[in-house]
Amino acid sequence: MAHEVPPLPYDYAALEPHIDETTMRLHHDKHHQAYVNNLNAAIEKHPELGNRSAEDLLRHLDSVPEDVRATVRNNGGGHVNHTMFWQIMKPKGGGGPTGKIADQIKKDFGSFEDFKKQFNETTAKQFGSGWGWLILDGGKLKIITTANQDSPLSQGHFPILGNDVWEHAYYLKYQNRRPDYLAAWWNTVNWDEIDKRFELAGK
Ligand code: MN3
Repeated sequence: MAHEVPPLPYDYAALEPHIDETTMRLHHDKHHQAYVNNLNAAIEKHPELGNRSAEDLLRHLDSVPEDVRATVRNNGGGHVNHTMFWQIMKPKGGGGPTGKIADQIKKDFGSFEDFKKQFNETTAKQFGSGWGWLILDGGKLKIITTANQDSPLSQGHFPILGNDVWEHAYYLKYQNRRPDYLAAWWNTVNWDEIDKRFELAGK
């Protein structure tokens, strides 16, 4: 069974004005689709990989044949990262965190505002393309970045939330102003979904 791009769980324009419709169309229909196509092409060369989830491949990159390992890392990462990304946003999102994640953010960062500031500063500094992530490490929340489409799964961490800072995620609306995009993005986040992912991260 070939990997597929999941349909966007809301309308392309639903995250306006924070993320514009054209960006969403290109990002979901073209960029995400390209990662999936490339991942499927790599798996065609090694059909034994076809019954493994993309997450499993990323968790065990060493078990992926060397001739397609970089392709799986980049495009499997692109597929899994974007699948998460669409889910952790929603129309009329934002506000403050809810559920158990709210308590943990307070415990580990002092306040939601402090957390947001630290996340935005760390992620703004990611050089070139990549992602900013919130992970759970040794029972504590931690902010990290990865380059390109590298997934925290490959480092043994489950991503609780992540923001895409490839230019394709923001350039049409924000041009070179990555910090403005990072600040606006919080108005789209789906805290119910993020709280569910926080529970999964603890398992
Ligand atoms: Mn992207």
